[in-house]
Amino acid sequence: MRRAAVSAIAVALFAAPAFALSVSDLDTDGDSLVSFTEVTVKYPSMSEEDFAEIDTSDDIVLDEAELAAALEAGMVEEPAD
Ligand SMILES: [Ca+2]
Ligand SMILES: [Ca+2]
Repeated sequence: MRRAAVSAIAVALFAAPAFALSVSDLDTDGDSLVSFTEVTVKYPSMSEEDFAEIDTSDDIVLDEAELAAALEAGMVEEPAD
């Protein structure tokens, strides 16, 4: 039963398998948010304007929802590695 419950949670967490980019892929300082500097580690071509467009909450960092929306909108690609 316990294993089934964990599996159900895993399915819920990864319900959008087409978009495999999460904050933890980009977050290098462990604050669970992605700054412009952190984004440019994997996306060196991203401009501050692009970042601002993705950052819909205007808090100068990207959260999981903003990253997912950006991927869905095709504004960022999944990391090549
Ligand atoms: Ca961070
Ligand atoms: Ca934000």
